[in-house]
Amino acid sequence: MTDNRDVAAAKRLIDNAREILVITHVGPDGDAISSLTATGVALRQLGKRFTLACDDGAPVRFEYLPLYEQIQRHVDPAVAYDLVIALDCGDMSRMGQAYANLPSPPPIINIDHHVTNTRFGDVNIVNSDCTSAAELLFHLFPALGVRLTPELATCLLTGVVTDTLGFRIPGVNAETFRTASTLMEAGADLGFITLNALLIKPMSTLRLWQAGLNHMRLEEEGVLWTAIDDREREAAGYTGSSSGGLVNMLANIDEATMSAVLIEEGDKVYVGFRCRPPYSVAELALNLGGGGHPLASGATLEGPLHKAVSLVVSMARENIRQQRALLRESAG
Ligand SMILES: [Mn+2]
Repeated sequence: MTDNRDVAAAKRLIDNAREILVITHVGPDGDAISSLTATGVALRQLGKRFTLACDDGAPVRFEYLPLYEQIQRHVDPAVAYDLVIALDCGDMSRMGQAYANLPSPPPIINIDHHVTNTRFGDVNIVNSDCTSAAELLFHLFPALGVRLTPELATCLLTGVVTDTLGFRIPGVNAETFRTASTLMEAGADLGFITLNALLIKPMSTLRLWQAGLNHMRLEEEGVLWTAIDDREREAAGYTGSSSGGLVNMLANIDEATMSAVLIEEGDKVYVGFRCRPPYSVAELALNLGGGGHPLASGATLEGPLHKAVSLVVSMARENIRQQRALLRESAG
């Protein structure tokens, strides 16, 4: 699945490191946080010193994960890290300040499953056939000499369940289920994880959806989009930078070819894209300076919101027109 030389190189870097900084992406989702804690559990098992970092901290629904309390929003610049492990990050900017503020950046092991990954690491373990970074780690850990424990299994199954939306996305295959089955045998509780990591949401998320649904629009090309400004987001009591699943809900509407949800946060605007086969939103996100997967992607834009909206909506419509033309061509 991944090049054995890369795995050997990663093992060498980890073996020789004294102080490891593990970073997952800003605006973390379940795969990000569970990959982070899984890597922490693995490094602890290997007897390594490590720090787990994410600029935005970890959503409280993941508090059942081991090492959850150790996830830091700020990295101490006085600590001399000699290795960075980046998890679930499609490009360097996704590591945020946790990496950007390091006084002297050490080598990076880039572990990721995004098709748009820029291979920014000194060692890149990137496989977009994996439906989650957690699934990639599941395959990687044995080669690093890490044993599968109940704690580790709980982390990894959380990543698998959340990134596949409960085994429902098109990339899910028999291998995904073999992985999940092994993790359950090792002690992970699928029902508990599905309920806590995927299904249960705070009321603030529902209020955010309410605001978004209130002014959603369906364009001619099937681009179903909405935008939520700072005031509405704050009124909802919502603190995350993702749409809390709204963008997924919109993509599943029959008349939609693609969904987009824009959320304003200060002078930044976060946009998430989703679609269904045969369409792809990976290229659209790349063109906006972001990245992701064929069916799920996103980008961070400059505000103000109305400017981001007109840019995103016009680019999304044009992108669907192009994809439709190509699909018609290939259909002969
Ligand atoms: Mn992921």
